[in-house]
Amino acid sequence: MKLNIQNTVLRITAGHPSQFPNSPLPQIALAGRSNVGKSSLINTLLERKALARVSSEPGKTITVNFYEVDQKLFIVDLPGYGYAKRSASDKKRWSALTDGYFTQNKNIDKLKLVIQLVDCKVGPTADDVTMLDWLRASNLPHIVVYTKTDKLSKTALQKRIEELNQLEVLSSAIATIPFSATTKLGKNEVWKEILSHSNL
Ligand SMILES: Nc1nc2c(ncn2[C@@H]2O[C@H](COP(=O)(O)OP(=O)(O)OP(=O)(O)O)[C@@H](O)[C@H]2O)c(=O)[nH]1
Ligand SMILES: [Mg+2]
Repeated sequence: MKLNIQNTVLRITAGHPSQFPNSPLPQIALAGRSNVGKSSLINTLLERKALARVSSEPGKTITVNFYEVDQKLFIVDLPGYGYAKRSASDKKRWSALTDGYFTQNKNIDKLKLVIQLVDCKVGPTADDVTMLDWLRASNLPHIVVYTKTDKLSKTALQKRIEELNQLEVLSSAIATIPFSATTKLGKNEVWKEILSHSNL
């Protein structure tokens, strides 16, 4: 099925699990630490400059954003973790909301794929590993996207990807996809995974 990606709206900005949509549409969720490039990935996939707000101040907004694509699919932007300057009460809100998405979500069966973003230069942080271990233990289908690949030269990148792919916590994902919002590397591969897992 062909998706008209121009027909995308930010349908719901949920600050509380009670606001998650009660809808039959498949959901694809993006997880990753603050600043890893989740919003930039969404803008790249949907060919929009500023549909998802790219933060100059990371971790500011703590909401789960549901982008409805052509009335057929939700791309779900989860709030980033690991933002050091976040206050204790904001951390609590973050956990309640993100845990809520996975554990108190009546429509969890609509979640078809988690896209876990890992910065290709930084590599997996302790929080990334926790998340990936949890995804695996929960049997949630997930792929790993290595972000900001444009920051490395071609040869350095190739070496880095080989290194990352040696790590079991990453290579055990359904796929690992090098990506850049700047060069659009990996855009088509990410779409392919989204569409096949959503049965679209
Ligand atoms: N060079 C480069 N910079 C990128 C890329 N993707 C994102 N960035 C930059 O990284 C910063 C964070 O990007 P965001 O897309 O806002 O990251 P996020 O994961 O949505 O962050 P939070 O919403 O705070 O969780 C911004 O300054 C982006 O311009 C990329 O592919 N290449
Ligand atoms: Mg963001």
